[in-house]
Amino acid sequence: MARAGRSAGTKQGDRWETPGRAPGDDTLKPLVVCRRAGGQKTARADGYTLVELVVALPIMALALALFLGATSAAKEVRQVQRQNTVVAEEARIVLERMRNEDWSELYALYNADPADDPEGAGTAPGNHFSIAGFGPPGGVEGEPVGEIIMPAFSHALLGWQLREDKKNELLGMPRDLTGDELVDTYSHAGDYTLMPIIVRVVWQGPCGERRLEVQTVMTEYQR
Ligand SMILES: [Ca+2]
Ligand SMILES: [Ca+2]
Repeated sequence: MARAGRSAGTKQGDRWETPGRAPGDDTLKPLVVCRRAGGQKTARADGYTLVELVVALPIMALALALFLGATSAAKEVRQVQRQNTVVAEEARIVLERMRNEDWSELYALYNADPADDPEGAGTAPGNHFSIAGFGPPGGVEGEPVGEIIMPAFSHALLGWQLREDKKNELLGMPRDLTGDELVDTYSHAGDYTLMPIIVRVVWQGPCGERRLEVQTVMTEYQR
């Protein structure tokens, strides 16, 4: 019995054939299901038109670029945040180490002059330090990125001096470093009671130079 809507054909196995086709004829062509009444194919039947592709491809490329850009930016933000955390912790450790030093040796241990190191020339930590996994801008990983800054002044004849009178706005200088309420022109490497300190870290971040500074003032009696 012929089914409704298919009265013009008969079922052969799992195929439908048109009337008049000889039984057993295997030359059956695939049915075209998306033809208009006039026999013309619709655009959707064979995919996208050229106009649709011209419009869609740039939009898809833009969406992909935005997605990749957002992913890359999020990765950089995470890396910057991680580096900031590491650097801040390293700066805190350096300051903590300085607080635990003998007060009378603090300046000699962390200044730029190796000649006055308490245990012999070149034995002190000095005024630079490295952080594992970090490098300076334009440098390589492992090179020093940290600097300890104190009111030190290099005199042409007298060498490094700890001076009250030299201007340094970041350190709040000039100022009295000995507690006598006087600012003089002598070196106070041996009798300071107050020490302004800046720990500065400058490193190569994922998207350029990064910088962190910690400022503090240590005193002989408040450490
Ligand atoms: Ca030194
Ligand atoms: Ca003084």
